[in-house]
Amino acid sequence: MVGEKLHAVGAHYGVTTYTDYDRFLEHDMDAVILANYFHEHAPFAIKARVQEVTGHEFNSVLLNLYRDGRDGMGWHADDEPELGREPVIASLSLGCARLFKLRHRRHRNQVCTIALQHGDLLLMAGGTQHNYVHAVPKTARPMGERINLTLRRVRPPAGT
Ligand SMILES: O=C(O)CCC(=O)C(=O)O
Ligand SMILES: [Mn+2]
Repeated sequence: MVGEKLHAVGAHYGVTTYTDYDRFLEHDMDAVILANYFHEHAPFAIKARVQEVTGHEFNSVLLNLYRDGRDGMGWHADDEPELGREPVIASLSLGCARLFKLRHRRHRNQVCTIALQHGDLLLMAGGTQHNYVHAVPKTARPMGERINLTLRRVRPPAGT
């Protein structure tokens, strides 16, 4: 399934794709190597394209799989010290559309809801992590799989 989604994003972003990917996986030893090649390289191709589009450099990627509406992510901010004071985080959505919410930390009734669609790239920057928390709410509505990739820049701890 993840392979299918990476395949889909490959097509979306003009990355080289292998049309017989699934058939190869089942029947052909070479295909395993092909699949490994794809799994190893697709994230780098995505990273390169996201860097090109956003003008920001990233050195880390976090992948979340939401199997259906029962999977979600609670309110949080990506404000770990190793991300720096005003982190730039690029978030790429693949698969089923899900709601993404941003809520102001002090003005809690200030909530922004975005329906993130397949292929959407959301950029969080400036004071977003400092001032807001975000979440992907669980839902009882029938939902398919969704994969989210967040690209970040992690700084080495001081003194290393
Ligand atoms: O799935 C999403 O759109 C958000 C993921 C997220 O907030 C995270 O990985 O920190
Ligand atoms: Mn987050």
